[in-house]
Amino acid sequence: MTQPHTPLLVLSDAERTFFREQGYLIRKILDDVSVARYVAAVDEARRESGEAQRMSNLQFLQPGKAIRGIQDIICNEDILAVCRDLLGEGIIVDGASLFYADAGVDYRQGWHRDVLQVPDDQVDTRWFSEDYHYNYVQMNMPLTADGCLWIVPGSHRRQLDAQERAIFGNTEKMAPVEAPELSTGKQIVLQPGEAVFYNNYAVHRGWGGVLKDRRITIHLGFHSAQYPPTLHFGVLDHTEYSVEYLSSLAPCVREALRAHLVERARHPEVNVFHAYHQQFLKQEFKTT
Ligand SMILES: O=C(O)CCC(=O)C(=O)O
Repeated sequence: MTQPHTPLLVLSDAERTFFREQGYLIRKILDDVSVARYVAAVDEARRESGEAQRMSNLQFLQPGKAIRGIQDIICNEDILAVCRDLLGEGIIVDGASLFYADAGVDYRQGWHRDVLQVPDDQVDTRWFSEDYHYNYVQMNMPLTADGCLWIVPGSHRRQLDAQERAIFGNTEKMAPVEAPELSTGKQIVLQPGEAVFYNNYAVHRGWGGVLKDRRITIHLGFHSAQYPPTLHFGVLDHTEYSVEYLSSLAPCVREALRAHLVERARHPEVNVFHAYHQQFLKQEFKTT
């Protein structure tokens, strides 16, 4: 008989408070051996790809783009335990991309909140307040040292301040890439195997300038089935998960995608945002 799941807290109260207030949290997840295994899988998958001039965002759970050797990262128990502590029970994987660029690629995004997939007239500024129940967590876990993610700590639970408003103009979504610097922006520098869990309604950006080293970073998103979705949920293209594709996957990956399908069926209202999100990804990244 299956044992009922007993939730075990892996984060201290102080860590959960830090995440709630600052909007991010850094934890070591993978040891060196696991990092090396995933780097080898990426190298194997990219052998034929050649050099790209842009940061790639490879959606590695989709059939046409699958990178089989890294897919089981979505079953990593330490990642799932952190997500449970931050969001609640019933953790459902959503976004799953590999950020990849060789040294020399110039990578700069404007400061933004991840509401780019929501039409302007549906963005509710109450989402950016202490009272909003945020039900999504994004995670970047580099396999090479990575300083590309910048965040404005605490900005997820307040409206844009004067400095931010000056560069965002009349939108809540994104400032122009050439806008002046934000003095409150904090660079998140991670070593291989460390992960940052962050609230993607916080003002943040990807910004490496001309990369000195290659970037290989696993980027995941998670939602809890215990609560209604934040409108970022719906990044994975669930329509591509045929029975044939699912049966070709490792059992833990298959189960995670089945759970995703069940949750998407409960929340068809998020499907419209999937298409907008894909448009954003194509604008900001190379997606093949
Ligand atoms: O490159 C990064 O780490 C940040 C990416 C990002 O801001 C986003 O996907 O919304």
